[in-house]
Amino acid sequence: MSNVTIEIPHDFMLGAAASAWQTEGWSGKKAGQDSFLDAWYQQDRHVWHNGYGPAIATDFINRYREDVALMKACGLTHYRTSINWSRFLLDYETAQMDEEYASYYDRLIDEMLASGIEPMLCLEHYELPAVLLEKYGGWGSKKVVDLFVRYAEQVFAHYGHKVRRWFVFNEPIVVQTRVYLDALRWPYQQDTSLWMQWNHHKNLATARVVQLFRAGGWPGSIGTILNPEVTWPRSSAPHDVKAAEMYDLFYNRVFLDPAIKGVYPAQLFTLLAQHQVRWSYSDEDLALIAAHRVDEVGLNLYYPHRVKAPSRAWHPETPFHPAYYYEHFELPGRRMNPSRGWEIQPRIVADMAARMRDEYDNFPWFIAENGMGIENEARFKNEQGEIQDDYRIAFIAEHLHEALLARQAGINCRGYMLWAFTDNVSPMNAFKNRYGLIEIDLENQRQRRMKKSAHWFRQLVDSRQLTLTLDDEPK
Ligand code: BGP
Repeated sequence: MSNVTIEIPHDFMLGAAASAWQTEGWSGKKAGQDSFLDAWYQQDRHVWHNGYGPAIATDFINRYREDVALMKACGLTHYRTSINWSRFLLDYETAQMDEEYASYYDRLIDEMLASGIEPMLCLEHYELPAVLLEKYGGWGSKKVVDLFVRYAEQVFAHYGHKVRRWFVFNEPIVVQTRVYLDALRWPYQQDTSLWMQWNHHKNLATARVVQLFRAGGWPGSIGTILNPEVTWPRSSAPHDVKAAEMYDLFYNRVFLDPAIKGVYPAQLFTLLAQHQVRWSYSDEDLALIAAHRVDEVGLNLYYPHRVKAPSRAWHPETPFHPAYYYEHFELPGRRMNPSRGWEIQPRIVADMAARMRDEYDNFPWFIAENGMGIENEARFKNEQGEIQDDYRIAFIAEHLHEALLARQAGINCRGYMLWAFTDNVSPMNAFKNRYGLIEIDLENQRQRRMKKSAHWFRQLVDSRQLTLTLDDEPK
């Protein structure tokens, strides 16, 4: 074991993230303001762990002052959340704003600014209005792209003078992958063409919102938050390497390339056509994507994804799915977070950093989410009732260390944001896996309590130094 200390540059962000729907709760929500998540929870509550979901969440909408004080106590310099599209408007067609909800955001932003915490706002973290899914098929329709741009216009007009860091989407690939590719989530459909159509319309929406932001001359920057999975082949054999490249193409480059380079990878068009995946796009769409690239990307990095070449033949009657090209691979002995079922391997940060330098021209990026969800954390309470989450401290330290090393090596990594500030609700897993620096005690009116990691994070920010113990090879 050896101790290492590394300096944290002054312009390197140290913050945490959450989203509107995972924290705010339905208090004050009006009829007709359901999001896709709300509708799913109403339809199929039994798939949500212990029945918890977005209905109360952490009740942030009523307790944000207390929570901003806790952000300050943890030393956060930045906090990212989303604006809930489904609640920000009363009418999605005319973009009539809900004054009551909008004024809550004004108060929240003012409170954060007064506390020295920079707000980072995302326009969509799965909060597609349910009625737009019903009426138009959600992001499958270009009409929804237009309505989203109208919503963005209202948001910028309202907060553009006081928020400097904007993001269009959080993980734009996730909803359609779970709903239309894998049919694991309501409304459970399997339609690869529709999946690609959602991907394309979200890429188009990103470009159009970037265009709108720049045309409005708003100060600050506009980015997007993606979740590229660092994908490792089982072996260096060409068939395994190809499996990893294919996974990367269909799930990572499909968003990374349009956002940063302004183009889809040529191979994606070829393969989608070859497999009869039908999606509509125009030359005008592609020109918009090329002309309006984001200023920065936030990358959500949690685990490595390992794949191998498929070992079975594709059934001729099964419609195309990217899994045609790969199978998942589990490395025996890998280090795991058993609560979440995700492998832990901090080297993903170094790999992604090198990739951003080499394949994306050292484009500005930051870790927008990284964290560790643990079940039944109450078992780690000390006598004073404080959760001793040393595993989380170690997890953060190891990943942050990789990010700082990348930064020292000249890679344009601008910060580290933890998922999450407090424990909060996840899709389906609800409050099962706890991610927060702050505990939300469901047994006691959602009382907030700092965990050991919250004090550690504070000291990290105050000292601008990370000290960690690294495992050496056994002698
Ligand atoms: C990311 C999402 C977050 C959050 C996080 C934790 O993919 O952006 O919203 O939920 O994952 O994962 P999970 O909630 O599935 O445990």
